[in-house]
Amino acid sequence: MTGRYAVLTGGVGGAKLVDGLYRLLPANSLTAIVNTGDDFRHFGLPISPDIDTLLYTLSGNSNQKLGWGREGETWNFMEALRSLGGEDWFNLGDGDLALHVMRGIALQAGETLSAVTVRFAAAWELALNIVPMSDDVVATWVESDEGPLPFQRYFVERHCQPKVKSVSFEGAATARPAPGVIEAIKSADAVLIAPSNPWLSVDPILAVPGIRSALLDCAGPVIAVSPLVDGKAVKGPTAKLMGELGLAISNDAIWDHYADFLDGLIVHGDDLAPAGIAVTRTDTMMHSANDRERVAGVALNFANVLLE
Ligand code: FO1
Repeated sequence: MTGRYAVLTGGVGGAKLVDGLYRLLPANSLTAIVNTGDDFRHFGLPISPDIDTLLYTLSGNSNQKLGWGREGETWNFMEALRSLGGEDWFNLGDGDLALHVMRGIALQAGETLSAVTVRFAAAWELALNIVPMSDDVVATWVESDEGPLPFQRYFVERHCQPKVKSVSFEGAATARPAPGVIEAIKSADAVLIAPSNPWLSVDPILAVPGIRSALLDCAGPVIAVSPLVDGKAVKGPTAKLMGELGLAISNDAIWDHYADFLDGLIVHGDDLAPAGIAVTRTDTMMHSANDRERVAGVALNFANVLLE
């Protein structure tokens, strides 16, 4: 497989597809454009969960059990914090802290989030471009039956229990795409939308001015991997959220969500798919490295078919 590819991603499901693509493609031919709407400051430190999940996953350091953070993590910081009566709803492992501290120092010194991400990826010898959607601060907010909640309060502290009425992205209207984002989309032989939550993980990326229009203009096909499996979400709140937003929990709704720029949809197994569109089927569950490569391979082959 040769060429240049871009993938829009957020969360664990997204990182698994990026890992599969990274394993299959030649070095430096993949750009991962990452959601930063989940980013926030905690104890004064800048946390970028989706960037870090990707860094840990691709470098083989991800905590498989938790689905976030590092493997072999220790929690001395959290224990010390608890002993002092500190807030402990969001867990920062001792090793994970190193990233946040270093990122904090870099941002404080005037470095951009994209520049510090390049340095982290290089330190772990990752041969792909990991690019935040924007270097400007964009924050996802959930309007819920408990009032407005910043994303991590909704997701981690409240375990996605509040009912969501709408989702918004503070700062998105004036945010600029990070350097390389638009170029990566426009020059790609194909752009993939990972099986990330369309409303919480992909929409923040699409809310950055210029990114949606780049997807509409790009020469290659745009292909999404549906996050639904047997009409449910693999992990996380996608299905619950779709219901709360008044949507059918179906691949028709996933297609409709991306319809203006999407050329093809990959759905799981025999799951129902909208009629009259380009669909490919595979087992989209990515338990193992082989699964990740298989799903990535199906996506790349599908892109080739759509290019013909
Ligand atoms: N998710 C949790 O469910 N609980 C946590 O305590 C937690 C801590 C955490 C620390 C660093 C990091 O990069 C991610 C962390 N996550 C945690 C995951 C993260 O908040 C979400 O999975 C993503 O934002 C959704 O994609």
